[in-house]
Amino acid sequence: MWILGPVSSGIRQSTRPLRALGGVIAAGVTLGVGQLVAGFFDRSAAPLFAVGATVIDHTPKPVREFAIDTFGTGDKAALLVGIGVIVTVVAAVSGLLETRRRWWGSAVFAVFGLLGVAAAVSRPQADSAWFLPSAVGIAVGIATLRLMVARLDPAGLTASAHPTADADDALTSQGRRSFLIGASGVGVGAAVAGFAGIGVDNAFNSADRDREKFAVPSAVNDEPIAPGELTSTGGRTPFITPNNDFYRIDTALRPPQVTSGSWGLRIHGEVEREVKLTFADLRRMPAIEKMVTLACVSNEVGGDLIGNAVWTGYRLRDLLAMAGVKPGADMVLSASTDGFTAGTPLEAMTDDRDSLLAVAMNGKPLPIEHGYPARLVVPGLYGYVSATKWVTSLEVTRFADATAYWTTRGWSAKGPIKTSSRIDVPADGASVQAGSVTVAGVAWSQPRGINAVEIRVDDGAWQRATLEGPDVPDAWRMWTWTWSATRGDHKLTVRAFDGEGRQQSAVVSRPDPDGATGLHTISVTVR
Ligand SMILES: Nc1nc2c(c(=O)[nH]1)N[C@H]1C(S)=C(S)[C@@H](COP(=O)(O)O)O[C@H]1N2
Ligand SMILES: [Mo]
Repeated sequence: MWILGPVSSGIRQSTRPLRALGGVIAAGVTLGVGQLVAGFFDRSAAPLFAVGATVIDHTPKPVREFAIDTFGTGDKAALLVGIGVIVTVVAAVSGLLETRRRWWGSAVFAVFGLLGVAAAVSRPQADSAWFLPSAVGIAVGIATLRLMVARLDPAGLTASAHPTADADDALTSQGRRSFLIGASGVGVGAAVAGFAGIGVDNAFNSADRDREKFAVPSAVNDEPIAPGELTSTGGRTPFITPNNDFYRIDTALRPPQVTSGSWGLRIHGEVEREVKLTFADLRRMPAIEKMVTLACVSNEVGGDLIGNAVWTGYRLRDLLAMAGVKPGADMVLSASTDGFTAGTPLEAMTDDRDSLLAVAMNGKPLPIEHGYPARLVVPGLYGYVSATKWVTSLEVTRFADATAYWTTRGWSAKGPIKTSSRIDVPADGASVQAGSVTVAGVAWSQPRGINAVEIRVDDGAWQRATLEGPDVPDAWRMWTWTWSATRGDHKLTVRAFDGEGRQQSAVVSRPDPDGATGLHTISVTVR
């Protein structure tokens, strides 16, 4: 105990932990100040976000699949935490390397600062100011590191011929205490700067307020759904997925903030005349409403990267007709403000499936993370080849000439949704009472619809389930089956037949490169 008392004030201890801490605090200052500067134009320009976004764009396919499997929609938080851990380690080492004479830690900071600058200025949406947050952050960070080192490297020692040899046992416990107090103050300041930056960004660069004022166009609905058909009971998946529960998959660390006033859609490429549409133009056109089930190519068998919504929007066929598609084109390369692209067969946007430029989801303006103010919705194709959010460009081109975001990363150029089915009730691993048990789930095969669903108990015969709810070919179909459950451990397996009577593939394959196949099987214990 005496070591904490005044008696200990003369005892000298290693300053290594303090040096490491100084490095970490200086890195915190870099990120905090960077965030604050970025707040004045775009959060995505901040070092942490710019590097994170760059990592996302260069993540190898297996790692992405692992991240989505493991963290689901939390994959982005996991990435930021991972970057934070790496920065902490590098910063601690930098703190240990830096002395008054040797600027090695500063050099490491400078190198990482350049990486931040490079990442920021090469973001697709970057303008020339995007170098600033990392540059200013690193300058202030290095200054902080120097100050910290000066505090730990008292003049008496540095004046000697071999400053570094003695630097390690330089501080009295009083010196330690005052260093820790100072460092904590700087650390808190860095955190405040960081959060202030996010606050400023939210205040100035958010599309939230614009979205609150956005008027959903009234639309003609070809397939009205009776309100009673939309409710769910007993843990079953509701036919319509509420916006808040809808899966979210995209490469955006922070969803682009696009206001309806600044939004524009350019239709160009192999067209007779380039067209530029604003929201004022759209509002003069008739809107339609359509129910479409979106699915992600990364969805595993039995997975939940799928959702069904009523979309309000404008027929892409009409928009493309305004530009006049030239013969020979077979692809529309759509792009969002943040550089994501999808390559969609031209036919899927011009045939009678009524693909949409959607501006509303379940009667509400698109949630920002689902593409506000406008996104594409193409029935029958996985999202990665069709469902561009924050869309601002449609380039009419050819598959032979253009390559979309995920295609350059090893996924198939074309991604029609595969017929699939899922058991939702009972849950996998559940325990139920013997007797009559309701088995229920969903099956989908957009845009052909579902003809039949069958269930099998263990290795028994396939049994027909009852199809329920609305029959909309572009949406999933709900089904139920009543099981006379007998005691013991059982397996339940489901399979679906599409609108043309074709059976769902039972071959087990991974999502990569064009969608998973295989039958969903669950285990149930009957008591
Ligand atoms: N701008 C942009 N749009 C995008 C993506 C993206 O990364 N960026 N991801 C696509 C993918 S892979 C899917 S599955 C769907 C998911 O749409 P949701 O998040 O609204 O469910 O969006 C598509 N549109
Ligand atoms: Mo996806």
